[in-house]
Amino acid sequence: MVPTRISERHLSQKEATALRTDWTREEIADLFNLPFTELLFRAATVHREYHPPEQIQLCTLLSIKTGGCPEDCGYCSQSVKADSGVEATKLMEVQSVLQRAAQAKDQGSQRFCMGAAWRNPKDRDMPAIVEIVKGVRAMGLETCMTLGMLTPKQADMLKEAGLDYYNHNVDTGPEYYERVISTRNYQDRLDTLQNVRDAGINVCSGGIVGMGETREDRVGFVHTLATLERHPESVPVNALVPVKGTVLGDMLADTPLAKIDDIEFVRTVAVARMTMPMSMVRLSAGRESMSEATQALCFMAGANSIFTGDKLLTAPNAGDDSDAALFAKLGLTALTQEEPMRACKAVEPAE
Ligand code: SAM
Ligand code: DTB
Ligand code: SF4
Repeated sequence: MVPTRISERHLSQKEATALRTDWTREEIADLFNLPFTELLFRAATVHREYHPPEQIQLCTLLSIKTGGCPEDCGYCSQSVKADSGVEATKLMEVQSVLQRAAQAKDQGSQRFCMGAAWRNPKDRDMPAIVEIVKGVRAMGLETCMTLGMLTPKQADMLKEAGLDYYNHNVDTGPEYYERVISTRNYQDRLDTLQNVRDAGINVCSGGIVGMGETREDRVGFVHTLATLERHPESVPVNALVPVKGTVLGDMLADTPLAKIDDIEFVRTVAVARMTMPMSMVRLSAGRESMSEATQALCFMAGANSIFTGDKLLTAPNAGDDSDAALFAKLGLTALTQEEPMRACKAVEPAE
């Protein structure tokens, strides 16, 4: 049964209560500590209350400006500090981006996510970005951009252009953040998220599991997102794609035991689902090296969105053929309706 679209009605008191933003770290740690089957069962139960469990949102990702980024994120192939062999490009021409969006729509994508390897967009970049948003939106695709830090004015310009979502990941828990990135701090990330929220753009924010962080850091990561004033409408959970020439890729090559355990990854997805019941939880980077069984467990745990196609921004992705086979095997279908939490209205008064 497909639940009524949340955007078409007001939240009931029960739903509003379920959307807690006062989670404590202890409570989140307790969820992580549940016996695995119990955690999975509870997460799947929450998932069914808000989302059609057999429907998965398909998103297409395009790097509209690749490489040469001045930030030093230890995981990223696009940082100037990485020796990853990724070549720096200029911002793509508007028409070329629109062509790629049209292809994505033909291939069944519902959402088109565009990434730029910038610390922040320059004001001179904004007119082209605005054109791109308008053009992609006119095709009937949901638009998402990830361009680095935004000022309130830039966020307003993107809203004005019709941008649906802005992706800006907190990446990990606050304590581990400085071990991964030194060119900005956690508060910088939160400030941009606030600017996006204030502009009225839906927030997409998640992070990466498997960067050598501890369980406590993963607790802190989910805690940050689940205690924002309003949950991100969309929460990407990436598994680190280890890229040779990046700090973390090389670390993982030296100490393979540090690779994230599949069950721990699924636990993180399940806890994100339980604490942010109405958000879209996206099983993002890292699917290419994940078994079908692990992906199936992630869907069971409440992941309901993926990136399709054989490339992410620079890294390989699972690819359409293997995804079609997986969907057929698992009886999954592409989500066709509007994202459930796209335009939540105010809470209904209690009866
Ligand atoms: N420059 C912008 C920024 O950092 O916000 C946008 C692009 S950035 C590549 C988007 C996100 O991709 C990062 O925040 C990170 O979570 C994820 N990401 C980047 N490289 C990754 C990798 N090797 N494995 C997993 N996720 C990665
Ligand atoms: C997100 O959380 N994952 C996507 C999207 N947001 C922009 C990016 C994944 C990037 C994986 C590494 C790469 O392709 O370079
Ligand atoms: Fe730049 Fe974004 Fe990569 Fe960090 S994650 S180096 S900000 S492109």
